Amino acid sequence: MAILDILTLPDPKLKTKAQRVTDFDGSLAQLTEDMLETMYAAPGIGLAATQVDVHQKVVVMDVSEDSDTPMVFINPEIIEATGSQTYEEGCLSVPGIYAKVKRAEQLVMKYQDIAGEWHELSADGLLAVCIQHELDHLQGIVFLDHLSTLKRKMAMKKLLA
Ligand code: QAP
Ligand code: CO
Repeated sequence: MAILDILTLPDPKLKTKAQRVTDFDGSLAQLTEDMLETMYAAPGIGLAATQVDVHQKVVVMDVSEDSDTPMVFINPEIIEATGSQTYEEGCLSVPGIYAKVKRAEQLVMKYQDIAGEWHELSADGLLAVCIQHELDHLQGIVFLDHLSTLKRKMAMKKLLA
């Protein structure tokens, strides 16, 4: 187990698009364990591999109240999204900055587990927000990219102050 370094804005590496995972081996299991340890230590509720400078489609999260429900999603894809909700988001890569973001309310996601088996998951509420936030990272998108230019500039100014 190891705690990994988390990239923070304005690091341009956060804009990297992740590649599909093709090897379901021990190093993938090791990466997900290290990402979970890093997320819990922060503490945070979600972490994408992009944030630890690994550009593969891997995300971990735990939105449970007692932080006892780790989830690992490999090659995740949202296949259905409906409704809308607004949630005040933060990000381990944008420390100290919080802003409201509008996203889908319900979604269905397909993903592989660390053995390569495919699954489908229906989500709503905070879990749906977290999934959309983390899948954005895999495309090089951070939550500030969803804000107006003015709000994004104000957030960047505060971050760099
Ligand atoms: C993404 O965010 C998320 O600024 C995960 O100083 C956020 O774990 C999903 C954190 C909201 C759904 C709703 C942020 C920790 C953690 C900070 C996080 C900070 C310390 C953020
Ligand atoms: Co984030």
